[in-house]
Amino acid sequence: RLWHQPLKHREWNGTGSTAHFQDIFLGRCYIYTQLVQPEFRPYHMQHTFETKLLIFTSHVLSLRDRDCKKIEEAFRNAFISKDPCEVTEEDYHPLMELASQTVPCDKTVFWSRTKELAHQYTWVRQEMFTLENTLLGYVADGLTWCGDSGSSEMNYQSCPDWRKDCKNNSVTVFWKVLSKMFAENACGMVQVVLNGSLSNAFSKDSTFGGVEVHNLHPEKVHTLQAWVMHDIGKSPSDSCSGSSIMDLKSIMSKRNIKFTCQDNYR
Ligand code: N1C
Repeated sequence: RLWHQPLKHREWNGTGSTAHFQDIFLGRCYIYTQLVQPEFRPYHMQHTFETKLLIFTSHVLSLRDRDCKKIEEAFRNAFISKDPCEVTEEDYHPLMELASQTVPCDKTVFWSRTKELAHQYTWVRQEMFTLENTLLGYVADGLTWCGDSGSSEMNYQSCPDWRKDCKNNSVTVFWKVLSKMFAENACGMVQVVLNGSLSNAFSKDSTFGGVEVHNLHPEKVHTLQAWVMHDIGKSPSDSCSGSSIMDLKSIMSKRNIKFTCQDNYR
């Protein structure tokens, strides 16, 4: 190709990879692994945007030893030079092995369509973990990435759209694999924050309903505690007694996991 011609990537219907993806990924990884530890955290940094989310992860073991460059490389290798609609779960396995983390029993918080609220909750309850409070969830949160079968660069012009192009793309497959692992590793009592301002607080099509619920291990997880929260000032559309929560309850009873539900706790 002529030097002045931009590399032609395949065109998709979704937004392209996040600009400066690699820098953001590495920067977040270093923040997570280096600044989380209290002794490495200068006081003035305690409440900045990035570190705020992280302070409570400080008791997670051996994060300082993690090699961010290796993690970034394993992440890239999962999808680079591949058709972004042909990325498989196996492609992310080397990354999962390299960066796996365990959350202490009773501290896992799932969420579905309540991301902000769930994160506010784990911020206040500093010992609790959503997936975004683990290393891989943290580094990838809010980012878009895809490669191209004809090139070793990321495609910054466009990436597959979930609806219009393909359901299994480099981003959705990543969250699926990571969410699955997060659920498999959970133990004790686990919690989920659900959105009571939607007509179905529980949806089988969500990552929570389609992936996490089915990957909890009944030998390890004794109870699922659901919190159904609705927006202040709006009348609730769904609650613990609604049919979607009944569905969740019956899935849990078939899976031998105790289920409890609380509407609008404080
Ligand atoms: O489909 P959802 O919610 O039920 O997924 C949320 C559920 C949580 O319990 C998390 O553990 O699944 C996990 N998870 C993430 O942590 C996450 N962070 C960012 C799943 N998806 C995540 N994302 C992106 O948000 C991702 O692109 C995915 O498609 C959405 C899902 O959000 P949702 O529909 O509110």
